[in-house]
Amino acid sequence: MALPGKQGGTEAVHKPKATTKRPELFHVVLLNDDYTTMEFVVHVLESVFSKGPAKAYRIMMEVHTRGRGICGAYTYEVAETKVATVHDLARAEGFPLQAGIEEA
Ligand code: TYC
Repeated sequence: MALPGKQGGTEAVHKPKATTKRPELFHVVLLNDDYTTMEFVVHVLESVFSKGPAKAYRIMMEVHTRGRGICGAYTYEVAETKVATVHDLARAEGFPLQAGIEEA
């Protein structure tokens, strides 16, 4: 059945406002210290943050020389879990390595 005004005319079509929100992202930040070994930090960057060896080494050296470095951007819940994993792995090895979260 033909509907008046629905035959491919040029009237504006109602477009519902998009309601999908991009998730807010948070950086996980690694901090330098004098005791955690470089090798362990590279291992953490590879295993917890899925970095390849070259990128893991570059981020570790950034933290070592500048005091801090960004490991990645994640939703808050994922970022929190990664920070807890870093702390658990480090404490298990007796290292004082610290990670934190900041708004991306
Ligand atoms: N500064 C440490 C050392 O000389 C290495 C290190 C790098 C520690 C990065 C922590 O997040 C860190 N052994």
